[in-house]
Amino acid sequence: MEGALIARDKVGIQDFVLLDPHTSESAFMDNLRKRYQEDLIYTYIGTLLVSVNPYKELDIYTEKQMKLYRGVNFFELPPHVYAIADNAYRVMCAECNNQFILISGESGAGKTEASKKILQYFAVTCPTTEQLQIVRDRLLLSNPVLEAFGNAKTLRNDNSSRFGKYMDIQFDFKGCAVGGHILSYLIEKSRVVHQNRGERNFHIFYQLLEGGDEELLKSLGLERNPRKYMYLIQGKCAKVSSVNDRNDWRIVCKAFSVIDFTEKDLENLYGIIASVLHLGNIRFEEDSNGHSIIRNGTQIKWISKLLGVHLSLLQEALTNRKIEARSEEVLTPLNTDLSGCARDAVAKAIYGRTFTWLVNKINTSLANKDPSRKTVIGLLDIYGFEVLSTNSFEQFCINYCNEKLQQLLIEMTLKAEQEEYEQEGIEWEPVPYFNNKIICELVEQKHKGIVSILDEECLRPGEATDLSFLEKLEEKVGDHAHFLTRKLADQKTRKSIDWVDFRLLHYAGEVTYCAVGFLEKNNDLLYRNLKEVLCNSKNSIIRECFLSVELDNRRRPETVATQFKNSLTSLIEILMSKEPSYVRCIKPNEDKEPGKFNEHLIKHQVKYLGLMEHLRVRRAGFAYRRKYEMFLQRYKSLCPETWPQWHGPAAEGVERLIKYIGYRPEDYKLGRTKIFIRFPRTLFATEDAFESKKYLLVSRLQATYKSML
Ligand code: AD9
Ligand code: MG
Repeated sequence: MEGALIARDKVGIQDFVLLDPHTSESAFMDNLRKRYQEDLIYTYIGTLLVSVNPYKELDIYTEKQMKLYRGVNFFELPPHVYAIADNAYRVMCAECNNQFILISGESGAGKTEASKKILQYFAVTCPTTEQLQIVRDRLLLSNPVLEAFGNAKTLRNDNSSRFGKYMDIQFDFKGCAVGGHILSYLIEKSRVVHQNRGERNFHIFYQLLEGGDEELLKSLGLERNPRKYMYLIQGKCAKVSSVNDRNDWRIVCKAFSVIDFTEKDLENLYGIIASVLHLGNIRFEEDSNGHSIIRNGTQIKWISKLLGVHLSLLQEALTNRKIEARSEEVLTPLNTDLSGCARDAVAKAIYGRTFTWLVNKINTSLANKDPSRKTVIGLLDIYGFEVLSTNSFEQFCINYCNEKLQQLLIEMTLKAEQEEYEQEGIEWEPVPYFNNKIICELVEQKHKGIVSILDEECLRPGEATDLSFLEKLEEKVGDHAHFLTRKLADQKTRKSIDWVDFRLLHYAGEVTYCAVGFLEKNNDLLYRNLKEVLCNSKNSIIRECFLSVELDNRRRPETVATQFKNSLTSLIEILMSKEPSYVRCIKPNEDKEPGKFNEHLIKHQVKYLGLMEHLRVRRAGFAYRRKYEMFLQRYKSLCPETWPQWHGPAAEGVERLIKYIGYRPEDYKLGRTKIFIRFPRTLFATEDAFESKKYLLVSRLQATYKSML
């Protein structure tokens, strides 16, 4: 508590709340720019952290820095992602409740880096025991494995997350990390078989080819040169200067050993990665009847060996489709195009399911064996909002997911906060904001939303096409303010838009989606005979991924979009039950360059992230609120009237307590059930007094409040 309550940086103001009360957007931008140019990438809006990607290594993530932030109140040090982590940790320990940290922002804004820094912070600063070291190592090393299999170079980001990740870190009552659990969301499987120009497949393929030793590659039938593989050459950029595949391979191998992968697991896993590459090189040609046959037997032999599947059955399954007519099974030959689709479907299916297997495997190794009471801090790092030159089903899902997170943020901050003031009888001038609920509903509403319309079309095999889906959209959601197609655009605005496209006006901007492939990707079907082959695999990972019960199950599986929608709904439920902290990441330029502050780009993000509205609510509102009972329970020792026991109503006890320690009237408001504290520093001063052995400091605390007058 000694010295300044609020640390000041050299430049700019470290909390936007402290800017001039009538802050304009341009003053906001000035502050952000000034700080960015001095490498001060973090700024608060109250307790929310705004982070601007520096695109260079900064000297602010050392162990020394971590220790500096340990146990120190928010505003006493310059803003940092460590302060957010530490605050969540301390509240969790003090109040025994669950926390989560939501990190959001568009692709390349720095979410994954922020989430890794938070995890490292916990690993370094939380108490641990010799026994628990392994948990700590596993938590840290789960990242490189998941990134190897789930991240890829895109045009937006050299290490773009192509899956969503929610990780719970579990703590025991002493505050030691005792376990963890990961939920993963919709990995972008289509990347396995196709990449846009300038993009790559998932890192693991290049890591294996670059880093694997000669013997390993030989045993997998692989050549070191990635350009030999069809699944790796479409983006025309096998090498990326910012990515060191060989080094990353070493880290991944180390991680495998710490996370308890057996020799056999690894042999199976490498066999799967190699099989995907071999699959990509299979070519088909037509026989005299126009039926597809495999051109060269080399690859399929390797696949049969590595996956432990029957060679001729695999061959048959890639060139024929098995149809069940009454009690008979009939084989229908495929043409070369359909064979190519079947091959790609197998590659996507085995990669996607292996990814899920990996997550489960990591979860087993992170599982907390001690059933005693525990609390968690959840970390959410999901693929950011993205707009590409061609946007497909994957971007539709990713951007829908970002809408949901934005909605959660609105619900939990702008909306909930303002409603709470009303409920608690606190005088309040409402702050208007854009609520994106309307866009979420456009996508997810039962029967009427885009996902339902897509699912309905998927139920009409043979009849429905991507274009009929588009027509249905026009018919059912054509008059929605956030939806547009060419036909509607011609009628309304004449904005240029292609026949196969539809356009959504997202909270973060307009995105044009190409409807081609929506039906197929949403169905995500694998021919039955291919499934049969995989169910009988001798590769135990594949066998675990393709269970034969799936063959017996005659019910139609849920579509991809519906599964995703449901998993997001349960994610939101998980998050709503926890206390939130927020990190909002901003991408400063499109060129991945340090020091470049693209005014236009950043202003757009400030706008759609709702930062100005957040600032207005924060400034006019209260940083902290606590139920009277909790507040009194924690701080009663600071006042002789409430210590050791207060027998009257909690609200009255709190009133006596804060009068005694000298809160000024403008620092707080008393609601129906809670005390509202305007500035965090008031609460921090109280907390410090409590921590530093109560009575002794009370007189100093009173003096501090006086000096603030
Ligand atoms: V995506 O939605 O997964 O495509 P993210 O996760 O938001 O995206 P990421 O964290 O991967 O972006 O950051 C992109 C790149 O910016 C990183 O690979 C780093 O090179 C760079 N970056 C981001 N944050 C920092 C940082 N705090 N310090 C240094 C950073 N570099
Ligand atoms: Mg990421």
